[in-house]
Amino acid sequence: MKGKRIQRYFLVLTFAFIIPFSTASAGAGEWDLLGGDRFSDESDIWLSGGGAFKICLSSDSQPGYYRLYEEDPFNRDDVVYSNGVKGLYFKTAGSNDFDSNGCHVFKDIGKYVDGDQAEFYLKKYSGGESFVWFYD
Ligand SMILES: [Ca+2]
Ligand SMILES: [Ca+2]
Repeated sequence: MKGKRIQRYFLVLTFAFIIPFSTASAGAGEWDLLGGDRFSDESDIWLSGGGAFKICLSSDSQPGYYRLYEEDPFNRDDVVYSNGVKGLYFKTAGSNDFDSNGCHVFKDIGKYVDGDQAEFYLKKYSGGESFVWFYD
């Protein structure tokens, strides 16, 4: 009898902690990791419904020029501009395109949403392989 009551107490405690965390992760202002991809030319496509979109390159990713594109099946893919600039330089002298964690945030990507969602992929213009994480 006593053991059961304690078990129930812990169950209530567990739910009290789990529920706020799970709802918070879907809230505005939080980054949700969509996934990651190792790629040599173009990454996999990840979806976004608008707002801001973040990419992070692993530290062993290739230095050089990158562009985020929005995939369209029936016309040319759109280059995604960030602060009026198309393209980002990673680990390149004089460039602050990526923060110290290798991340770059694209703000107000709503104009790239066609249909319900935008289909983003990262393109790399240097040799070798890179690893990118996508956050929505
Ligand atoms: Ca488009
Ligand atoms: Ca599209």
